[in-house]
Amino acid sequence: MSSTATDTLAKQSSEEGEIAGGHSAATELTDGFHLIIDALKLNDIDTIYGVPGIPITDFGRLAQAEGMRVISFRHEQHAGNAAAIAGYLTQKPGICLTVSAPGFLNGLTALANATTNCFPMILISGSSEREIVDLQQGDYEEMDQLAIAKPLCKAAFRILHAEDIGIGIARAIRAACSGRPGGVYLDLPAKLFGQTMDATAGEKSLIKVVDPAPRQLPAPDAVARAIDVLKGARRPLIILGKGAAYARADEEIRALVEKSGIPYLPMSMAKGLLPDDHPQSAGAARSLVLKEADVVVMIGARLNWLLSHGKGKTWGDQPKQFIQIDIEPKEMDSNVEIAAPLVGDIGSCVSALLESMGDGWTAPPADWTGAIDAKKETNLARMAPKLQNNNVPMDFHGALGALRRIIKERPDAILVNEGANTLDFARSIIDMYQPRKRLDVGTWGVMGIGMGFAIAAAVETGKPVLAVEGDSAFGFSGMEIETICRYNLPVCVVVFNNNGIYRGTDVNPTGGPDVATTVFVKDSRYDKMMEAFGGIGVYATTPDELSRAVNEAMESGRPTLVNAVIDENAGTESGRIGNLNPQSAVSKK
Ligand code: ADP
Ligand code: TZD
Ligand code: MG
Repeated sequence: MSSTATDTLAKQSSEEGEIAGGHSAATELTDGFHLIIDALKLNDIDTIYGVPGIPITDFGRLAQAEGMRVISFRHEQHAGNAAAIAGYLTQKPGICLTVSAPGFLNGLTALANATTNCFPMILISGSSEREIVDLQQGDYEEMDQLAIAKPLCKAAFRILHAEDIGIGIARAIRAACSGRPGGVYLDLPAKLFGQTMDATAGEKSLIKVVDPAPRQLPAPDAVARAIDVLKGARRPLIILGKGAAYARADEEIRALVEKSGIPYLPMSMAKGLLPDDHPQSAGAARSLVLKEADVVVMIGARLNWLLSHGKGKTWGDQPKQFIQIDIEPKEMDSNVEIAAPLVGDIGSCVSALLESMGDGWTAPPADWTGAIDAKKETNLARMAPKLQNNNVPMDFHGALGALRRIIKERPDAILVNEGANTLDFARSIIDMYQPRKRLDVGTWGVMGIGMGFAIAAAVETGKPVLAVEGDSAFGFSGMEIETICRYNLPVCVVVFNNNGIYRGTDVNPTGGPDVATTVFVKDSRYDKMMEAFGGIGVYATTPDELSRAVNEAMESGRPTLVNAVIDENAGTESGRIGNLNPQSAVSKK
């Protein structure tokens, strides 16, 4: 039997007992610190992302001493983002550990973002003493954290007594992973950590969660209804979302796509679930398929803003019927009518569809698949020469053409991506070939996920990570390159440096001394930041220099930052979502 944290403490306590008075019957004790560690380990949670401080410094130390991997960050938001994406990559809740009030609040953005994106994570925060907080007597870092966390996560719990730690951790794990995954807050007041209890009783109080994310089988009549709708389709389309990637039903999904012959469209983080060069991928004919499809099968994707809420110009005038597979029943009809809701886990739902399709399934009409193929061909042919260009300064196509070739050669590398133009162009240009290799700004389009995601991707998978970052986006988490160097992680950051947000060319309309709101210091040397921490910094002005630097980094696994100089004129406002910008109707002359 492996030695637990509690065993160690028990040994210590009996040795102390012997030294003190020679009582062989010294009570074996455990405490809050050790019970939390034991409870996490019992549930196969072996990594914590956090920032130390009162009251959790010793907790981090002890967790490390007990063999957990404890990755210390420079800011809690990035530790939280790391935990969230660790959850997405492993289906186990990622753990973020923060200090009270300000540290907790710093972690909260990541917790809310995890919940929005359906990633399982647990934000564990130390907190001040209840008696003082509740009477608002001004404790160190006083804040009613539980109340603040509640509306921003799936569930929030507080543990007051050592004997409840087992239950508390079990509830947090179940809440994070079951049904639609999400963020959970666990509040641990300072006093809990030092509370002692009998070691044997402590061990017994811990729970190994059985089946934390139970399968949920779809009802047979719901499956039959979905098949009926699908049989009536003349221009069917499958849309795969990151829920499908998370579900790890890779084989079933591939079988459904290939057996049905239906073209599919991957949402951003579902790219690679089937390889982007799969003949049925409609990625390069997106506008056409959304407009023209008559039956759309949604698999782990929501009809939110990213899909224009299922209506309007994007979807055209053709009447459509939706079949939607999701574990969350309330998702159905959230934006448009769902003709055939299929509630259950994706693996079970897709298997049920496959079974009901039987052997003689008829492929979609050739005029539909033919039109898509023709559109793809035209679009890809138009794109190809742009990706080969050697313009200096580089434009997005030239630089991303180089990175596209690298990912093609290293399909197991993980791509992290944020920015506006840097995000939108990279998403459409860089093909992915394996599931769960593309990690990006997700449902909120949030900036700041970059370094946290990159760190967790490297820690959890051991694979090389390529983080393609707008210069603005990078700034949100840039200090974490010290963390990357400290843990010597195989992360190559490429900063697309176009001197600002969207472009580097805006000017202050007043002509005053302040620069425009969207521009940065021209020609900043982000590569030198990396050198400051012992990593490799490269200044790249051509696609060849960029390729060489990234290839070397991926080969060596050494922390690297490539400052890729991009034409400051090349981008457009808000990348591809400029239409969402409200504009003043009262323009001053
Ligand atoms: P995307 O942004 O890629 O379109 P979304 O985050 O909008 O994807 O949607 C993911 C959906 O997947 C959510 O509605 C979530 O409830 C669902 N989901 C997550 N895991 C599972 C699962 N195992 N089975 C079924 N649905 C799932
Ligand atoms: N703050 C947060 C947390 N998220 C956001 N999405 C924004 C602000 C607004 N924003 C975007 O939506 S993209 C972006 C910001 C600030 C940065 C775009 O600049 P970039 O990319 O340098 O990262 P490009 O390539 O220059 O367009
Ligand atoms: Mg920029």
